[in-house]
Amino acid sequence: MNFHVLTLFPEMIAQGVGTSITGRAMDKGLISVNAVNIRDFAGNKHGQVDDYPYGGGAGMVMQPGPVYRSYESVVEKIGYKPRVVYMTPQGKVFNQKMAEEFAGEKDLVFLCGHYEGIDERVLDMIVTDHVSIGDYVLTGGELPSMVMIDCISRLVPGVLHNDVSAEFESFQDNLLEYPQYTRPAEFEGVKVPDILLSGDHAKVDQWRREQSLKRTLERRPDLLEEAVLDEADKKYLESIC
Ligand code: 6GU
Repeated sequence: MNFHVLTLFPEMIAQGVGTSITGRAMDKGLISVNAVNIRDFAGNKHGQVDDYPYGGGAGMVMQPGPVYRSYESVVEKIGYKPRVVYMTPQGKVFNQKMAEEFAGEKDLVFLCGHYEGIDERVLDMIVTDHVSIGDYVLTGGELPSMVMIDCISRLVPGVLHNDVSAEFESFQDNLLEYPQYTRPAEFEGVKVPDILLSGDHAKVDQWRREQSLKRTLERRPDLLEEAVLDEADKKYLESIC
């Protein structure tokens, strides 16, 4: 999968995704990240890409020309018009389901705004999706685009080396993950739950399922509305309510 990021801070993107699991996925050729510097398309020798807002008001607005030309450079490179995600707190809030949908694309373009925003005309021309990563305001779209790249990349086959695919992880069915333990079996006087040392896989599975249910009820009860629960799950939840 190929990610293209239209940004005024390409070095931020390269640094952010070039490390750890996404960095390894890039080395393996499973994903690519093409950070396109909008300033390279300024069209003037000063490299100016923003100007005062018509109608007045605080701050600066990114001009349409440089953004449009940076987008066209990507279209030319890949030979078709891809989905373009504009990172904005005014967008639909990103979640795992959206990540799965985006993971089906061959190329995905992220447009990162700065200052007071981007001239509306170019947004109308190229943007297919407006996406936010949550209800708070950031200084620009770079961190949000990296959040999305990280989340989508781990759904690309081969990126996670687990034998169990990311598809089957707990969040998928709207339950939080059960707690994990490793050696030592006793730490500062606190023991690992006995059941995990029992070797009884059915019992371990049942314990983990119950821990997931308990944790979701305590921390994210809103998720339970969408969770797929069988009779045993419901009985367990009733027993701890
Ligand atoms: Cl996508 N962009 C900015 N600038 N701020 C945000 C955001 C995006 N999502 C939440 N806050």
